[in-house]
Amino acid sequence: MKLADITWCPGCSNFSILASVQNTIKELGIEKNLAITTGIGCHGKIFDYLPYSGVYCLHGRAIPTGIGIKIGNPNLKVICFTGDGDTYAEGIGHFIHACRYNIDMTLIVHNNQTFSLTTGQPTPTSEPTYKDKTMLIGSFGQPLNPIKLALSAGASFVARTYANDIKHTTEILKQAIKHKGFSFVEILQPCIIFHDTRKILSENIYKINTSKNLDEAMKKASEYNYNLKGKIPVGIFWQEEKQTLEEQWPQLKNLMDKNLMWKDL
Ligand SMILES: Cc1ncc(C[n+]2csc(CCOP(=O)(O)OP(=O)(O)O)c2C)c(N)n1
Repeated sequence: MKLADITWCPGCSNFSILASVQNTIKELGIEKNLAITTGIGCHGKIFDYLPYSGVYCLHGRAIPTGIGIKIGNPNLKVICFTGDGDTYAEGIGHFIHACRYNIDMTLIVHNNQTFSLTTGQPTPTSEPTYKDKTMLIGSFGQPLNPIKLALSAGASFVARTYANDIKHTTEILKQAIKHKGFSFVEILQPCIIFHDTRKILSENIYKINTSKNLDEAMKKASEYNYNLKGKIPVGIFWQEEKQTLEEQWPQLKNLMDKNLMWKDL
């Protein structure tokens, strides 16, 4: 299959994320049973560089579209690729409800702490000192902490990685996709044009073990508030087994038990 020419900037950390995703899908052997959705932004271009079926969605709508695909065929693996602007601004409501529903799919957020494709405006996770042409005196308010938000909204798998650590990102993505339930992986990524965080991220990330309870996970998540200061924990913050949306929905459970599609009923 002929894929589109890559138009990311030379040296963009999206290349590392693409490599991690390719490794993950190959190692898990899920190529034939996969659907993807993407948001709009630099991250969303990954849709054109992967040979899988899916939907290149409207900005902020990769999650509800992924949910629709999963309800249409619960036997598929579904992976949603989004940006921090895409999910934490425009799509924030969908993020919270996907965590609550515990639908069995994976959300990967490429978090470069800026709206890159539209030339570097601040997003909800930009640090307060972040300045651009639209925010000359710096971004307002404290950054959102999506890890804490996902934990409190009920996500059953919550992790963070660093884009340029391909080995670690691949390992975490494999575990996220294998997890039964909603898995959220935030990948911290430098944008070398508008928000070059390479030095800060690579010098300050450290790996954590999965917490034994939610309080401990929250405490770990609170260690870093996206101000680009201090140590930055990466790894799986939280993982638990609980009923998925599909298991609670009799018709979907029936399709999964019999490995059927709606049209086969
Ligand atoms: C509904 C809608 N709102 C806004 C836009 C404009 N827009 C296109 S890309 C983009 C920025 C995307 O930023 P992010 O999701 O962080 O992705 P990145 O480019 O950083 O990967 C925006 C605001 C749009 N296309 N559609």
